[in-house]
Amino acid sequence: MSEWLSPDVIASAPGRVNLIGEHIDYSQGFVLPFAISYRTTATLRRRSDQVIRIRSKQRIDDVITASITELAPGTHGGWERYVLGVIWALEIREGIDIEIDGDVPLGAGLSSSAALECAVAVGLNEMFSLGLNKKELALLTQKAENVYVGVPCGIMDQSVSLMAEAGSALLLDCRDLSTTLVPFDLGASGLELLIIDTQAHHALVDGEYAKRRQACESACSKLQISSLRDIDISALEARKELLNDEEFKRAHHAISEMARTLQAVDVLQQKDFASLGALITQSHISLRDDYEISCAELDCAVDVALAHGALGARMVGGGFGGSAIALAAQGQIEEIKGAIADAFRSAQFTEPRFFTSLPSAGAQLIKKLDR
Ligand code: GAF
Repeated sequence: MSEWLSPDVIASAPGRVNLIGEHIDYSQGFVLPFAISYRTTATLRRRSDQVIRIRSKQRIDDVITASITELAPGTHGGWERYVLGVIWALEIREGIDIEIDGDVPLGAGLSSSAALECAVAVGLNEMFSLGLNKKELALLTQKAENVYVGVPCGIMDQSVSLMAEAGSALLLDCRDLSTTLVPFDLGASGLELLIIDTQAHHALVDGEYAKRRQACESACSKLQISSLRDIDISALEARKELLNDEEFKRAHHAISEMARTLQAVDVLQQKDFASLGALITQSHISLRDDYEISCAELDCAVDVALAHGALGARMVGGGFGGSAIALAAQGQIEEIKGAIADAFRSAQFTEPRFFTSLPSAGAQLIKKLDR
């Protein structure tokens, strides 16, 4: 096993928090995520045969072995499918040893899977001199997750993990993957973004996510538009009778969230954090009432944060658990954490975990050795 210690390439990629623009990446909307400081590292080494060996630094004796010739979508397995899916999507034909390390909280809705996919993709791109740019890598890692793993995610998580830059949120236009960096320096204004992991189950793979996508697609087909990006709220209201109640509510969330995201960019550029907070809270209400993907733990975290002085709070990510965020004055954060922990205890919810992060750098090549 000592050969694991002489890598060809080391690459890392971060998890993400989405400031606003939730569940609209697959409707060709605008999203405003940033990379968090928690990262996944992939250490890669070429082999001279067709064997793939994968292990994580946390369980070093648990080596998963596969053959490069047998990679196929839909294969059962655990977390290694995210690695194998990227090898498959990048059409690698040679054996590789891959060791994974990292500190992105698992199951918290902070995109540990995109961090894993993107770290491996950046490493493979370098090791095999594939010459793929970040946009191509985002599309290929999304393909790995959609087709190989079978999770129908949009393009946001992989894009931000690859394209983010420290100190900024990333405005991503999910129609063409063009990006604009929006400076996001909360500390200079005495603010902090608290991440509350509710530790409630994240049900992205359980079908509810796919149902939301399908409702948006059927709304588009009845409205005869190619995506919900092509219509505004007043046009939706005017054509309400074409949709069933579910389609109308889902479309209402998506269209209003696209508008909120662009407003958030404006107020952020003006450092108007009170308005940013209000938009963040409106996003939560829309996700809770129109998109119906919140849950008791997320609503509790949001309500308690707002009751204890947060400027805004909302659930983030796929929904049905995972994390919420609260934008608050630095001096208010400890009180908010304590109040949420108390409320969770009273409601007999699992104890929440708290994180915070500055906007951090996207995927990076850490080391490439020439042999
Ligand atoms: C998950 C998906 F992977 C993203 O593509 C996005 O749709 C998000 O849920 C909701 O905004 O993280």
